[in-house]
Amino acid sequence: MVRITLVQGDITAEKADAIVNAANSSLLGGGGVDGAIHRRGGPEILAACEDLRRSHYGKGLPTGRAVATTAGRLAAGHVIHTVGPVWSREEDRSHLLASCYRESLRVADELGARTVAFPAISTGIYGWPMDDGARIAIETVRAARTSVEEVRFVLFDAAAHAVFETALGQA
Ligand code: AR6
Repeated sequence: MVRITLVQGDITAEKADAIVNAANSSLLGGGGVDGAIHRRGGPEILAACEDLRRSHYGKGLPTGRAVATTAGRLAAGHVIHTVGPVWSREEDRSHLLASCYRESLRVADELGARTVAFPAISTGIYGWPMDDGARIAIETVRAARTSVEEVRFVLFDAAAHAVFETALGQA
């Protein structure tokens, strides 16, 4: 079973084999974690994303999917970009959020990564409630069949960290 750890901080500083980016389907950057990763990682990451757009994802990376690039100047080995769903009150998109975690771990396996750091996907600009996002994240990682040994959730603030702690205890 995967070991799950929680830390509070900035995911761009993580020394994991791979860190996961809460991207959008354009793969060309944005705000939140995405903006921070591109800023700190430098232009090599964007260049790799542009290559992926040209070679495979002309219409964009679909929601729930994941793809890896170089980590540029970051301490991590790779960046895995995944596209979370936008929160909707009308439609249950939980399966897409779960898919982000599952697909990211599948890509991590392909890379041979043993440690993977995740942000709380979709819980910022995409508006997903933190408690539900934490529950889905932890349940999905616990159920995943993967060679990854440690999944580290890197939570930006104390409130998010506390919500994940509760979810980890209850899941
Ligand atoms: N390290 C760790 N967590 C962070 C960091 C950081 N440096 N910065 C923000 N968070 P978000 P989303 C937290 O908005 O909701 C972008 O424009 C944040 O507090 O980054 O999936 C993309 O291009 C929140 O809990 O991602 C997309 O268009 C969590 O990370 C869109 O935002 C996710 O917040 C994706 O929205």
